Amino acid sequence: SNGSANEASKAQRVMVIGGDGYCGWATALHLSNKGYEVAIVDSLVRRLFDHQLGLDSLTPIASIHNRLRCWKAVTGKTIELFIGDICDFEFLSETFNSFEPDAVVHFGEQRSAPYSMIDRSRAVFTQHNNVIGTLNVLFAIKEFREQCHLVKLGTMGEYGTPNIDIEEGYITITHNGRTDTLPYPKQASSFYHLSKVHDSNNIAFTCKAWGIRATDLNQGVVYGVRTDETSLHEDLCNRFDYDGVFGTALNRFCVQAAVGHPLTVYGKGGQTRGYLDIRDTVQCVELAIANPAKPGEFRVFNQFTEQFSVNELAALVTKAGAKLGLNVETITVPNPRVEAEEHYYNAKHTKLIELGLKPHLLSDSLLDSLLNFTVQFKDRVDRKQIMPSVSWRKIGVKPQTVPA
Ligand code: NAD
Ligand code: USQ
Repeated sequence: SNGSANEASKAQRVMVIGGDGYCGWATALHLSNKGYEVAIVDSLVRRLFDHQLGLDSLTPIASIHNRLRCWKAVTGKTIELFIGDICDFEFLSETFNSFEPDAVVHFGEQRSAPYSMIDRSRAVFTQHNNVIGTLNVLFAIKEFREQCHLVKLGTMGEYGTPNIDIEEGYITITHNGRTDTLPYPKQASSFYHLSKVHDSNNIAFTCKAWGIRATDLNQGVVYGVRTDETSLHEDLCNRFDYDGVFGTALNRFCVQAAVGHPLTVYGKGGQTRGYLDIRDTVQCVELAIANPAKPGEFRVFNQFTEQFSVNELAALVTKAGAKLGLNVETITVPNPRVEAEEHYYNAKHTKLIELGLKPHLLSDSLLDSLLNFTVQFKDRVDRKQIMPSVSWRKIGVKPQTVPA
């Protein structure tokens, strides 16, 4: 299989690192459904974090083995599986040489900002796992698959909340009469978000130095759960995090509304971020793969479809809840994070639209169905996991077994 004559007619081979996770699982199935040859690489460390912290997905999720067996039974399609840690370069080399990817989609990181702020060891783990994992992927591409396109999940949080418009990766600046296009300034505000900045720097450098082709997808906060593929069978169901460590804003608010817990707005609630439906995550990744970066090019796309403040999200969920007969209240929680609570925010997001993204915007009907979905599983909710328990200011070296 090393560069045979039928190379051009072969389906593209895509390695999905982190393919057992929330974004990765939906993406792996979507790409498999679209005719790509897919392999999932995952250490299953995310399932271990849940066990260690006593958390669980709102939705019951099948083991990765049963998920893939089910996918094969339902669609006839095979997804290869490599269980291991990409920080282990020997393991990663084996998977590269065995699967020979044309594209690598890299979701395989510790992705929770609160998790990275629990204690020193979680901060160190997050930066080691994420930065070394990505560095290993870059070396594997250079060594074994020079033409392989890296599609890396970054985050909108790399930019922070500057008082000027946010561009897609680069900004043209005139300074003392001279002009240059430079990387957009990065102001991340957790050890997790900072790990993504470090990744972006390493990727940009290796594109320049080695001619790696890469796309950094600076994704906003993802919401939703069902995609065309994960809806096909209950064993294909995606995870849905609602707890104070891994749960993200809109998904959490839906679960809170479903169980009659007040919506947890941190501080003033003016925190504004980019958001997107998980059905758009899979679409964006497919578009990035189908339109690869050129050798040596470090492309940056801002991957979100709409901006909302936390207060706006709370108002939308309150309104949608009322339609379902839920009495939704909101409380102000002292902000466990250090972040701007009232700020300017205007981020560009046109490059994926130009490639053909057709966004699923947050309509009333979508919010209704997401709320209905969470109501269906409300008996599985552990209310003790809802309030935030990790403080940006109190983090220290003392190991925390359960977030204090
Ligand atoms: P997730 O925790 O659900 O999935 C991540 C997966 O990666 C897990 O299955 C985990 O076991 C695996 N993994 C972690 N470290 C690994 C390693 N060293 N080797 C092999 N596998 C490893 O997270 P998610 O929500 O699906 O996020 C996926 C990616 O998308 C992350 O990089 C995250 O930063 C990015 N992202 C997520 C969101 C969001 O709202 N969920 C928003 C923006 C960006
Ligand atoms: N927030 C609340 N109440 C809550 C939860 C969150 O007010 O109950 C606020 C937070 O303080 C923050 C905002 O909502 O200002 C977003 O928080 P979040 O937990 O939804 O998202 P975040 O920590 O930024 O992280 C998530 C993913 C991460 C991804 C990031 C994209 O976990 O992997 O990188 O979204 S972005 O926000 O664009 O950086």
